[in-house]
Amino acid sequence: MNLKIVSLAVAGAFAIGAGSASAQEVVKIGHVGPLTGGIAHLGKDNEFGAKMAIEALNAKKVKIGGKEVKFELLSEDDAADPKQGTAAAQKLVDAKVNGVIGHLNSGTTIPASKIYHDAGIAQISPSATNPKYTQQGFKTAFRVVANDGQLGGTLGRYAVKELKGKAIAVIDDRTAYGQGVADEFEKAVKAAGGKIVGREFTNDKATDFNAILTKLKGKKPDVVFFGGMDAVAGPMLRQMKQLAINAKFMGGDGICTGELAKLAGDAMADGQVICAEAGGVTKEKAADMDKFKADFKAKFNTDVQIYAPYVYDAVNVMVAAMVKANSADPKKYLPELAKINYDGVTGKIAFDAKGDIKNGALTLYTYKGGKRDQMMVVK
Ligand code: ABU
Repeated sequence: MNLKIVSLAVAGAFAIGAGSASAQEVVKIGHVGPLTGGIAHLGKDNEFGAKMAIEALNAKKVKIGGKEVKFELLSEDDAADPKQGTAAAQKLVDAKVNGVIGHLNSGTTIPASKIYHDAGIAQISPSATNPKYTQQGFKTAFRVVANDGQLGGTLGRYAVKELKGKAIAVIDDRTAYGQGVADEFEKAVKAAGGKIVGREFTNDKATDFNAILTKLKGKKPDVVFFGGMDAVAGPMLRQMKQLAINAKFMGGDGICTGELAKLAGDAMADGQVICAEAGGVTKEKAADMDKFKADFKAKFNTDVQIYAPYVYDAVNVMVAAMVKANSADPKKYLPELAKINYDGVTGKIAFDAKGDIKNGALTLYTYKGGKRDQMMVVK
């Protein structure tokens, strides 16, 4: 372990313009997500996406600055906790990474982004959707997915116009993501002429929702929206069934995972859940995505949960900018990253002036027979 740290430190020094010729071969990519805790399955999904990209890049023998480089992944666990998120960010800065893919959660990505910004290190989040992340004026911050304005807005309109919801209840987990997407959903419901009959909150580690669900049951909701993650949504669906709340259940990308069906068990009826992934794979990209998913399964013996392909693309986008700049020094490749035009497995990736993906799409899903079932891609 010590040997590895020493060699990485030398490599990092060279990557920004010093060191020996042999050290030049290493480019360090940081990755951060929750690898422990209730949503560790999503953190692993992201980490596997990064590993797949790094292995493919190393197999291609990419050249930067006229030399073949070796990419190394430095993966950190933030447990979806803002404090652990900033500690992980500082650790990666101290290790002199050349760029960071992460974090997974908005609640960790936003505070960590100041640390990367102050260190001049490029950061691409593959999954954090709170708009604030790219509204801070940091030229180091990018995201390859749509944001909560798009997620909550689309789902709110869908609840009123397509589901014809008449009594809509909203719950959130008080995280930067959960509260933000729920606020956007509520705004869109009201703008579409819908009625919010109740708003409750829980937290991202809660397992007992009886008090808030009983309160909402009295309002006879036909749609319940949850702003939060699948680890909380699954038990919430179980308790809705126990309380005989027969409502559609909606949520953003945090619940829109392969794991949700398992977490909800037999409490989830076919077509009951409607959620949105903050990216949209169009027909012409379907074959590439199918291949990615098959390769992922063969390699890791597990299915993609949600954002692994976006992580894969984020790593490749960062490296494409390094190749264009002919340098792994963030100061040199950041201008190339800002104007990148990359054709990835998830679609075209280019960034607007804030660092958000241009023309971000969403994919609406429901669940049938315990599996995610794609309904439509919305631009
Ligand atoms: N976008 C859903 C999960 C990650 C987050 O934004 O917190």
